[in-house]
Amino acid sequence: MSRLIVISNRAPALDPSSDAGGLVVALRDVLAKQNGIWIGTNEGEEQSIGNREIRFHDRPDFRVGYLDLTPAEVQSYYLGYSNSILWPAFHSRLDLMQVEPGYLEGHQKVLSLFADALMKVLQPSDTVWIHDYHLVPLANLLKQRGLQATFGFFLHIPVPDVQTFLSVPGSENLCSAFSAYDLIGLQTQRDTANLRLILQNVCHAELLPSGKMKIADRKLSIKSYPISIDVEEFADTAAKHPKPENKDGQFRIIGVDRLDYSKGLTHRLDGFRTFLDRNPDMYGKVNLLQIAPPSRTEVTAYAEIREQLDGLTGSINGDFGTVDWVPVQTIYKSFPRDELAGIYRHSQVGIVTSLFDGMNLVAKEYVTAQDPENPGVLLLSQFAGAAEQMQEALIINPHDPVSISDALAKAVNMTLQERQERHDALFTKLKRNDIHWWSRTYLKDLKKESNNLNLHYVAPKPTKLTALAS
Ligand code: GDG
Repeated sequence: MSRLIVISNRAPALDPSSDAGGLVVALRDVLAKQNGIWIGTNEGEEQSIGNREIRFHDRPDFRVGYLDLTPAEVQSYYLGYSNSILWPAFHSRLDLMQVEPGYLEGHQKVLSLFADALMKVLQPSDTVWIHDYHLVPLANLLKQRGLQATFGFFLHIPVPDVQTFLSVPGSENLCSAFSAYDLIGLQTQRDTANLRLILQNVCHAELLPSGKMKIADRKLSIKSYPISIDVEEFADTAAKHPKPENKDGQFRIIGVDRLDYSKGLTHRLDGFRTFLDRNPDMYGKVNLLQIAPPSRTEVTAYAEIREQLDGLTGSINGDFGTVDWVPVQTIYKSFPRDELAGIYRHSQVGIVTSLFDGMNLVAKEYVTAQDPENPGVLLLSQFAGAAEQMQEALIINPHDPVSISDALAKAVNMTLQERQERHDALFTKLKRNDIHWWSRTYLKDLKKESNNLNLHYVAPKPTKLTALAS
């Protein structure tokens, strides 16, 4: 049987009891069945980094491998090219893109190092599933080194439009690198359409009537596979936290997001302020609890977002708060996953205001955690990938504080029957397309692609673009 090799920027920890939801829960059973290995990078100590071979360890379910990187390599590959260039550009935030000389070369150097180390481990019969924006060029680098395996890719973040994509240093190579995969999985139809346009305009690919892309002499499939959570497990965890009576019409609005500018946290607070301005009857009765664990704090744009949030939280509390009412609580800490499930369940409204987001799992977690007898209401940004599947939420435009305010007013006044109907429709879909459906469906399709052999292919060198193809 072909081995399944998963490669992502970070590999899971050695101790399975620290698997907190997410990808690892989706993939550990499949990896266990397919003699699988999960390989990722790891920041090591400069002095103790040795011969650049992948260090392997056995978990009870699958093997993990770590490639140690020096702090300088992490700086250019991870904080630099990946998170100061690709992340903002793919989230359509060119204003936050920080291009430093050395980032692109540093990224290329780390990926070449990674490819060299992987060549000592991978076999032609392997199915290799590479994840996310940090690692797009990896399949092509492995093919250049002669590895003829099946290569799948899943992009967790959104795909921008062609012009924005072209602003990324190294964009033409990146486009070419996408074309080395057999199957590219994306979160949404929106992203599928955008990536097809990029391949057509930047790499001169042709869209075939079958929906496949033809590039040079090979075909590539691009399809959407909306990622999800382990719905059954999360619903059980949340149900262990009974919902208290909603005494005195108290409403808690919950937001849970990594502290990231793509999540629209400042827009959320602007919307909440407008809601308070327009609904004085809610004074003393409503509270916005924002959980925002910091991430990538070394990148300037991330430090700035915390300052902005502190300012807005302080001004709303200063303007509206009383001795016994604090309208907004912002907590920059990470909560244990089961506690989070309980907080969702105890909150009457869940709010997601992403300005651009691959999927947004918080939207799915909030709905899953609700008590079906007395469910809360989800406010969901139209720009989160989750909105493609979750139209029964209250869909909002995060750029318009009035849109947020109106939806909040609608949520706090919604009848039990309407809340139940919306929840029932959303939960039925979530149960059908959970995280196990996601990995099963993607891997089944990848297996089909592996039969259509695209082997021996190395992506062509990109030609310099003078203008976009029409
Ligand atoms: C990327 C894409 C895509 C947050 N605070 C705590 C905590 N979290 C957990 C949430 C949720 C996860 O982090 C965040 O997932 P998202 O999907 O919202 O966003 P990203 O981290 O940006 O993930 C995104 C995702 O990849 C998957 O493909 O959906 O679009 O950007 O699970 O619960 N978890 C715990 N404590 C916290 O305080 N335990």
